[in-house]
Amino acid sequence: MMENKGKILVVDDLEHAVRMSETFLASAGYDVAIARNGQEAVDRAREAMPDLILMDCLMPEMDGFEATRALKGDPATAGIPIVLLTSLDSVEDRVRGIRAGADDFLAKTFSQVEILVRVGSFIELKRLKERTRALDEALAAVGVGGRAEETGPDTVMIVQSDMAARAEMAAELGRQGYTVSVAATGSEALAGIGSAPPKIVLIDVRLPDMPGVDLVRELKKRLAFEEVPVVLVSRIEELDFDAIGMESGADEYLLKPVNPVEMLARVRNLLRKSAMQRRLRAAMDAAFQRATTDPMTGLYNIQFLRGVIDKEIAAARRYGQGFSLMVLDIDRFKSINDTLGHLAGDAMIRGLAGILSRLTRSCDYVARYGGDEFVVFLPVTGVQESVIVGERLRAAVEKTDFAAAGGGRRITISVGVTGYREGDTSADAIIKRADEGLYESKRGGRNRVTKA
Ligand code: GH3
Ligand code: MG
Repeated sequence: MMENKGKILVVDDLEHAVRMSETFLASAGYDVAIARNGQEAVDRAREAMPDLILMDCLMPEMDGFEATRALKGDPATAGIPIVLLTSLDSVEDRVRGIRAGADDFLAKTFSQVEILVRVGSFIELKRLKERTRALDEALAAVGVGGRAEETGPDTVMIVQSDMAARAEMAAELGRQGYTVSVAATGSEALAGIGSAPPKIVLIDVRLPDMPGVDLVRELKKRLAFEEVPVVLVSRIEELDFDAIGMESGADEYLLKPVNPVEMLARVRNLLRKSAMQRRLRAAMDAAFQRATTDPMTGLYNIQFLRGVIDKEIAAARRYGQGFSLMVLDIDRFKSINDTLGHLAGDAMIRGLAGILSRLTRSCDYVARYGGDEFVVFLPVTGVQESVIVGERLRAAVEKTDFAAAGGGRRITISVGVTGYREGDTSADAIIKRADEGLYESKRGGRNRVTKA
């Protein structure tokens, strides 16, 4: 069975049009519901809660505009995107549609590929919203709050060689409050982008120096453009649908001559989608951070490090490449807490975390084991070398005046070091061996490094 991609309500009074859309959308994996007029659309939408409504604007009784107004005026259905089917050249229909609250348009002569692009965009936006909300909720439940608000202006770049068309598009977008930059050629666009990419790019397929699709591909290769939507502007007969929706392709298209209402709808929807993508990414980063770090020091947590070590054990067994590990613990830390207080103690723990991070290599892993105890994992490092690293850490700590903890009070650490040995099968076994070295250091008078 085909995966259900989402539910679409098709609204049209013409039987053959309904049948065609139904067959086509169903074969593309969508669940299709049908309504024959505006009133039926409102009723069906309330009961079926589709992910998208595809509605003809011309219908007897309640037409598409009226139905759009009714749906957008009802809080229960206001969130469902509505794409209106309009005649190809009717600017008036689109203006009325936008006023009624429609989200986007399809010219009635649409091809199946066009419909897939437009429908796919909205369904993807809905999925993004759901995933973002789920992640936000999960994070809020564990106390990682606050969505990152969008910053900076909505900047649009227009790449168009026809000066009149370019000026018209720029003026329209400018009136809506967008910050607009323009380029007449592909190379001008690439040069003008610099380090700060715009939030969306509109590219004419016909550029004097390169095909528009080549510019799309060039932009999509750049990391900074990963989440920047690109719209191909083209005459219907020149539209290359193969250039849309692919990994290196454009995100949407806009037909020429450009209808300003349609352009604004497309720009607004794509900006919403990319903002949602950025939010989802931020939420995922926060989730990863939360799962892997110790909140007090910002070091890795021990659960994460165990996972890393277990993988390294597997690699060591297969490739024979060793590693080593040290466990270290602050000496007589209870007395620090007792004399300076817990807050000063916390500041020392954070200060020590900083020293450990600074004095190890970027490929080493420093984790807080808990309390005043830390683990440093050194990939591809023999135990002799790690003893030297441990000694360096010990000496650095001894010399440090922890200003953040009030100053004047020094601490020392005891260290246990061990290396991977054949037969080691778990992170815990290796940590335990290093712990024995640590215990020896404590017993031997503290402030020292012992190999185990
Ligand atoms: P030893 O030299 O044997 O390690 O002596 P110690 O006093 O450091 O003893 P131990 O390591 O067993 O105890 C660690 C102490 O660290 C216990 C607790 O009071 C303190 N501690 C643990 N976690 C924290 C923390 O997050 N903040 C502060 N301020 N103190 C902590
Ligand atoms: Mg201690």
